Amino acid sequence: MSITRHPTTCPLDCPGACALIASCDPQGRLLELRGDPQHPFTRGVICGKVARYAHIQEGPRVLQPLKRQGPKGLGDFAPVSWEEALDDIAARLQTLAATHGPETIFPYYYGGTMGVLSRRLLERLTLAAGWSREDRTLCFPIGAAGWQAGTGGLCGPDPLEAEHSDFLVLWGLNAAATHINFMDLAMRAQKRGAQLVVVDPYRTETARKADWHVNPRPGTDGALAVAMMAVLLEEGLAQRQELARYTDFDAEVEAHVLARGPAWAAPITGLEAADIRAFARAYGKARAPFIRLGLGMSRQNNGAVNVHAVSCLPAVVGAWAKPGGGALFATSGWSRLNDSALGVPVTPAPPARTLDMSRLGRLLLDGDLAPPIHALLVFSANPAVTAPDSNAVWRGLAREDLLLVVHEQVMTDTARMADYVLPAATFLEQEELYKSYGQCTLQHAQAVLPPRGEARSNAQVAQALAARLSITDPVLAGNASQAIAHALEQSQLPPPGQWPSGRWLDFSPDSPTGRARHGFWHDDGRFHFRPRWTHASMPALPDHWPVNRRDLPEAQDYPLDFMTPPDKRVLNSTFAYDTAIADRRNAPVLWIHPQDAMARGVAAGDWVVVHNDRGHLLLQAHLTNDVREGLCLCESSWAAAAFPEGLPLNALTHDDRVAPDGGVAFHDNRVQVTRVD
Ligand SMILES: Nc1nc2c(c(=O)[nH]1)N[C@H]1C(S)=C(S)[C@@H](COP(=O)(O)OP(=O)(O)OC[C@H]3O[C@@H](n4cnc5c(=O)[nH]c(N)nc54)[C@H](O)[C@@H]3O)O[C@H]1N2
Ligand SMILES: Nc1nc2c(c(=O)[nH]1)N[C@H]1C(S)=C(S)[C@@H](COP(=O)(O)OP(=O)(O)OC[C@H]3O[C@@H](n4cnc5c(=O)[nH]c(N)nc54)[C@H](O)[C@@H]3O)O[C@H]1N2
Ligand code: SF4
Ligand SMILES: [Mo]
Repeated sequence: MSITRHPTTCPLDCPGACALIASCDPQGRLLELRGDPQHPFTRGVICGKVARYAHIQEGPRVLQPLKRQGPKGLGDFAPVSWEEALDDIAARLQTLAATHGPETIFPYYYGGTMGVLSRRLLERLTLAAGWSREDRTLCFPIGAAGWQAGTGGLCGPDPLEAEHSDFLVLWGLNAAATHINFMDLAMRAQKRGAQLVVVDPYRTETARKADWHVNPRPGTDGALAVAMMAVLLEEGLAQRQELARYTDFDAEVEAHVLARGPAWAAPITGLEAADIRAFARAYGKARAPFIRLGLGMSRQNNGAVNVHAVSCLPAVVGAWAKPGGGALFATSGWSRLNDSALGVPVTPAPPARTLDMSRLGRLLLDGDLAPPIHALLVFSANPAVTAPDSNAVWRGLAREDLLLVVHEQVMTDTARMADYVLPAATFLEQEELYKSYGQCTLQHAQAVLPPRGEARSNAQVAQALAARLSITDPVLAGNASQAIAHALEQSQLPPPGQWPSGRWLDFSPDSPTGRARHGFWHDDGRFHFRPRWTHASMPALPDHWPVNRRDLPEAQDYPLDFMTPPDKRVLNSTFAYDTAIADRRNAPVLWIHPQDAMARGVAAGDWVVVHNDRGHLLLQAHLTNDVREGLCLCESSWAAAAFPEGLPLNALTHDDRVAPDGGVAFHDNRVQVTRVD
């Protein structure tokens, strides 16, 4: 009996977008996934989570449509046919649209799959039906705004460039947990003699592997970066010719920066002035310094300003001029797939409002919203766990007058609250196209396995709903291969059969282009030290912008900073419901510094209440020097059942709309911690 091997692509929301090889047994079951050694960025390396994907593929899944029987949230469902479920859902949507207008229907879809069709065909249906559109702010916009303010595009060197750096800085990126391919690359560079520096408020697994861990207080990277610039300018480590030729740097910027040296930044960042100076010197003297910025540092109320300030450093030292040097936030700008066109229907309905997905709880509870949300259609997302302000989200999802439809692979906390749960196909069960925001290939994957049970893809559900709502659109009516052909044709890209490798198209820039030697991506071709923020109150020059939770008067009752960074074993809440993985994880714990614990009479293992104006959670205290004094954290994202009170970690995060374009400050919270007896 032979095992078969099939190429595919990891669909998860991760910068890797790894090329995979799936091994299946003769009965058509997934045995194992491995990294494809041929792919230029994957190079055979994948994370432990996806290596164990058989737990999801072959494990307990939603395999047929389910209709709620008892009260909301109890998980009491009865199986129904797809026909019955879709007919009823479509009829109720039509009634709601006729009564309140189509904007009363809100499709909410996000990180479960990065598949182009899985996202864009939902967008196409939404536009054609005139439903409320989704402002997709949950993850990316804060960092993207900060990076683009300086560089002008979501562009930068091919990540492989960093392997040739002699001074590699991972800034607000826990690559060992969240980007294993880049971690592998960093370890290779380190083996060849490069210094590996990690800038992160706590000692992550990545920080443990670094030569140097710089641990500023969260939300103070702007101060750190500006003080480093001051040192570089003072000590003759700035590349003046480079600044003149490639940037808008001038005497005003210089005077502003020089007034903010290490002595100014030390009390803001909690770092020693001498350490800031030493870091700046080492960075300035390196042959080819490279900064890989993560999203973690952007998840602060002042995150965009901080990302911009950090992006100024390579411009000051001329790192972009040196092979192996520069900086990278995302590679998305190199993609030549025009997938946004796939989201536009042949005949759109009149324009509809756009709702900020990051404020779901608030929106669901808003009595003044006109019209209120009467139907929420959730695809590829688990907002009960991953959206901020869980108390509001849960109250909103529990509304008796809300039609909640959840298309899911597993019974998540969001699905348990649904009126209908529809079984979703996995990536192994459908043909798709995948872009990447952390490497430069476009990949095409065929279905590897038939769908389990009655599972259907997002595209198939969009198609079935469109048909019932009398929306005639040739792309929605076609199959996945036809939609892919259409998207490639509209982008003037060849069909997959003509791709040189057969499975991916490589859009990597050559080294000089990636390093902006033909200019940065603003119209004037320059790097901008003066961001043109669309938000009036943002600082005009790189700076520390004191708008974090700790800066608010109402936060003074909550003396500790609190972050919720990702746990290595899950991907957001994907894998959090896999009991095999959950059993291997310890219960969620509160990382707290021994001094902060002692001040509260808390010993290791004690139960504590972590609370603020959003909510409270019971957690066991983990006393550790891996967090600095004044900072505590809990790694995410756990299913609600992992917490004694049955509410997830986001009970403690707020949904402030972060400047300039929205986004969630998941790591910018204040809490108090109290021992419970
Ligand atoms: N295992 C695993 N992998 C994942 C994910 C996951 O949940 N689990 N999620 C995926 C997704 S959707 C994304 S967007 C990426 C996110 O992955 P990353 O880009 O790594 O972002 P985060 O993990 O949010 O945060 C990275 C680090 O930033 C630190 N940080 C927080 N605030 C600050 C700050 O103000 N300054 C600095 N310098 N650092 C700060 C945190 O402590 C954390 O260690 O990872 C993807 N990969
Ligand atoms: N506290 C805290 N909260 C966070 C973060 C944090 O760092 N801290 N990180 C945030 C970030 S960066 C992100 S990107 C968001 C992500 O938040 P979400 O978008 O909610 O992502 P997941 O939690 O991974 O949930 C995705 C769900 O989609 C399902 N799914 C997978 N594939 C498909 C498919 O093809 N079709 C359908 N219909 N379903 C599918 C999976 O089973 C899974 O339950 O979370 C955010 N939430
Ligand atoms: S590293 Fe990221 S892209 Fe690669 S297999 Fe793991 S989750 Fe998927
Ligand atoms: Mo994300």
